[in-house]
Amino acid sequence: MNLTSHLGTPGSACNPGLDEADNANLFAALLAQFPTDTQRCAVQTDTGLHYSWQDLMDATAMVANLLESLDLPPSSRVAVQVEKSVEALVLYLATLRAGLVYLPLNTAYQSAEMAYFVADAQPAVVVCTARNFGWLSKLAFQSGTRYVFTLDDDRTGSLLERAAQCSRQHQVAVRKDEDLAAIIYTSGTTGRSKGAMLSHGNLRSNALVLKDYWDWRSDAQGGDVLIHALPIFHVHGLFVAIHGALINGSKMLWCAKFDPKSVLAQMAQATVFMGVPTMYVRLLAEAGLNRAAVRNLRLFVSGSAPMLLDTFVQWQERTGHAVLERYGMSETVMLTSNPCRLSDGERLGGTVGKPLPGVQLRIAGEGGGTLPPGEIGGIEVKGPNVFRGYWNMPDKTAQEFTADGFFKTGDVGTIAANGYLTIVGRSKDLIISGGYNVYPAEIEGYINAIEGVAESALVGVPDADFGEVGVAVVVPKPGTSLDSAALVARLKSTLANFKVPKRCYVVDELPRNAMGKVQKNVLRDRYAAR
Ligand code: MLC
Ligand code: AMP
Repeated sequence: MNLTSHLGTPGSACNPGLDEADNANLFAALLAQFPTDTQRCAVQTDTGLHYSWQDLMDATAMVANLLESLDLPPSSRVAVQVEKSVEALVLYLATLRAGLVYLPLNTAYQSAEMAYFVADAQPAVVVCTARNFGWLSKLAFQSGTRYVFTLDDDRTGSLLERAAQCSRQHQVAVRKDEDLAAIIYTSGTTGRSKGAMLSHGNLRSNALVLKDYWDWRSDAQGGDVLIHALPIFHVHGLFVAIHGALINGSKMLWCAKFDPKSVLAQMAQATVFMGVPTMYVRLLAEAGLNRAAVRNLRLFVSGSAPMLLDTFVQWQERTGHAVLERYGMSETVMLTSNPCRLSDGERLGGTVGKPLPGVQLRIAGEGGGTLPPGEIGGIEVKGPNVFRGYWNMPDKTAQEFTADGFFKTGDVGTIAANGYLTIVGRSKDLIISGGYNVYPAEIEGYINAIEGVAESALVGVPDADFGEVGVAVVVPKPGTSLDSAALVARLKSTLANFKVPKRCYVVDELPRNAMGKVQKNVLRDRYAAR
């Protein structure tokens, strides 16, 4: 059974030609590139399901009609915490189509984390798994949410049941460039997550730039096929990968989870793969990864975390491909990229390439002012892709922009004479573990709230699999003894799994400098080798 057989019987399709030419709605731009033969496969799942372009058009129309029937105020948020499935993809597209604001949430978030997001974003609609409906609907209704639907990865739930009653005729909602399309929560240095507001114009402009820069191939050129193995609640999987395929009318091979063996098996049918460095490390551990296995691939993209030069070199030796590393963030979508076409230059490992067309990027010195090539400073950016600010945080937003409108990324880098950017560190206290961001201030807040804890520090140490992992260093209150394993177990019961420190050390005191500030660099060095 596929999605449309669940939703109803075939009927007349929505007509892409009906959309107003000047509609800036991102969905209209995606729809305009769907192939003319709408019966072809658009998404093929690793469980053997096939969804045609017509299925995507019909299903998004039905879910959009359901959302519109709720008669929600403009810019209402649709908060979604569901497992990856094609129906979850449909829900994202339908939210755009209906002109509402999509708010994806990591499936690893637990109740305390979800309570914060729901209270902060005040979504009108929450969509969750049936398993979480009890506690999540309770806290959503308490925060003023009007509707809570369920959606599970076996194509069941109240969302699809209700959408099945809706028409497949739907006119794409007209939106302007600056209208909000999505809010992506990104953790804050103070421990409070911030919702990055992205507009239709931000997302569409970035998708169009990448379509050209990464040389997406149309059918006449052999037609690209993307392996989609990333989660769909962050920029990489939700925007870069999905928009990339859809705005080129390209088929996706849809993996519910990243499994190196299954990805390797899909490679025979694919031309493009996108992943975080951990995925490349895990694929390299597969004996079957060789030139023959990747013979049809034309492009491997990596990002969300730094790829070690060693991984880049090993990949090239095993497959003959230079991975294209690019750099971006939730607030800006993609900023820089190594070249795809040889005519644009060489792919250089250890760098994140050059600013994408339309992106202005500079390296700022401590006291402001742009630094010359070769010098290290803060990365600042401007362009049509840069977000519209943090949800409900005008002061924080103002702090993160310079007087001349550049966004301060919090990343530290240097531009070489050839124009390539290398990221050398971060001025923000952030750990990136397997492509997920972990903000020490947030985790320290949870640790410090545990009885018997006087203070703590979370630092990132190198890890062969995740690139970097969090290690907690905890000081007990006088006269108290703490058990490392019990602390980790306690955090596991509260926090998303990727935020839980991989190790915990109980110590008498934290190293401090003359100003009394904890010396995290000393802790990093001390615990890196253990
Ligand atoms: C899982 N775990 C992690 C982790 N992922 N711990 C730290 N960091 C991570 N990234 C935990 C699990 O809960 C488990 O803990 C243990 O580590 C081993 O898990 P696993 O089974 O090996 O993990 P797996 O489920 O296979 O996930 C690994 C992964 C996943 C690499 C597939 O982390 C992933 O999908 N990462 C991609 C993140 C991403 O899309 N980032 C894009 C952000 S957008 P336990 O205790 O239960 O055993 C962005 C902008 C941009 O940054 O530029 O793109
Ligand atoms: P997020 O807030 O989850 O979108 O994460 C964005 C952050 O990921 C950026 O600010 C960078 O610190 C980091 N990042 C993304 N791509 C790369 C890359 N290719 N190399 C190094 N860091 C990266």
